Amino acid sequence: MAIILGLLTLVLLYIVIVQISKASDLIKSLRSGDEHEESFGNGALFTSFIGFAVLIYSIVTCFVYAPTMLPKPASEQGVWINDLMNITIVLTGVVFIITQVLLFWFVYKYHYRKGRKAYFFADNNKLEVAWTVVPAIVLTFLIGFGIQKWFKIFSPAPKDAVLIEATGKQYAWSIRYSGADHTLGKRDFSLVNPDNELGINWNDAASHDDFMADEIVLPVNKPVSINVGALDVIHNFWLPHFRLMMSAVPGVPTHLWFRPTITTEEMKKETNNPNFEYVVACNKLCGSGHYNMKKKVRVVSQEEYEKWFSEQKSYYTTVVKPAMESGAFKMPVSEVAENTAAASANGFSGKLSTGFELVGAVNGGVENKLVTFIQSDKQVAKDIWFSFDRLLFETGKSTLKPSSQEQLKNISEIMKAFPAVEIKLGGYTDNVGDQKANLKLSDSRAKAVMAELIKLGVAANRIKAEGYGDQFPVATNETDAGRQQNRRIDIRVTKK
Ligand SMILES: [Cu+2]
Repeated sequence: MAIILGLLTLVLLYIVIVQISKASDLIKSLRSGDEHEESFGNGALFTSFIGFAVLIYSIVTCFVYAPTMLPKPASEQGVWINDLMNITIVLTGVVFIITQVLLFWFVYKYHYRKGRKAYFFADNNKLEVAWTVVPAIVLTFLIGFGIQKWFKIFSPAPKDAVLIEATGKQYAWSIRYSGADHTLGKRDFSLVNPDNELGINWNDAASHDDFMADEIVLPVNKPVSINVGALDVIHNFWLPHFRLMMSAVPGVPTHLWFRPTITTEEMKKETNNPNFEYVVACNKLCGSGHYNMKKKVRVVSQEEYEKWFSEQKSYYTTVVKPAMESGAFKMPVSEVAENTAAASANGFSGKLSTGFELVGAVNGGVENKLVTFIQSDKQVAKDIWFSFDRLLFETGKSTLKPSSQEQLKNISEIMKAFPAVEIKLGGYTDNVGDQKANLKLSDSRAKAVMAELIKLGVAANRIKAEGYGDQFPVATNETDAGRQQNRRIDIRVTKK
């Protein structure tokens, strides 16, 4: 059939080319003033022939390629959407066929004949009203029908819906099921790290029975509620067989729910294809690996679903908890949002061996760097310095602002937890102003920090302090941000 259609295309193309050359001949003869009534008749006949041929060709291809289209919709919502599409296509299709037939028939019927004069009318109000009102009524009907379904589709999901979370990233979907408690564990973007890509708050008990699934398994005739999201770029959660899709936008949670009505097994029979599988795919060109974002969806009977569900292992008990116990993965000590205790993976819990919990220390902060260095087998070296990140001095003075106390207390506690450690503090300024004054200021600031640490209980013989003025900048002095980085107190371990 495809070959016949291909040949038909070539024939039509040939006719079009012939017609165009004929038309240009006609124009030439018109210009020369000759009157060839017969050639007008032939031209009109050919034009309408092409019009009808294209129309028939379009209709035939619709039927020929129909089997390559999607099988019947496999969800309740899909049936509505399919019906809407069909009604729209039938209505517009009928209008299309009628206008197409008239257009090309009239080309022939009213072609130029000698002595026949065209009828002229400026306007016709009745006609104007008719072709405004009739399409308006039809469109209102179509839109009304569509809106009614739209509200149904975007209504809240039924309470007993299977709750799933689908998160897109380049280039895969993470599928999380809510587990037996029917609640998905909370997520927080501040918890995202390589060990916890979704930023799940494992301190939230609701997360403990959540499980990650390789394929989406759904019970037939039960509502399914899907929370959609993305980690990097815009993706699209597309279920072609269910006629549904939902954008997956980073930072904007979206949602859809539906009720699958045909199991995979039934669809295999329906399509006569023993290998048939439902899929979820990404419907946004999200990058070079876009084609990879495909996952199997399996619709099964309620019993099969329950069996599968009972076999799934909680991600928390099988992966997270053992990792926490072995120390490979750590969660914040208290509630994340409060940000009281130090949060981090990489083994930095913020809790010292003395039982002291570092306050406000973050992963990558000076406390984290210092503890990591002390615990590592790295040798002390003259060039390994860590910058305080929460010390503030009054402008131009060596007086510490009260907000610096939190970090100073943390450092003093670290010194107590590691009694063998000795440190040196270095004071630095930017290159603005007098060099001598800068040197003096940096020196008095380093000594102020030392005095503070001694006050907090660290033995004086374990700390040294020295000012270096504008030497050893860590950033450019050309910008405000750079100068700000250069005005700092650094800490170096001299013995451990
Ligand atoms: Cu994608």
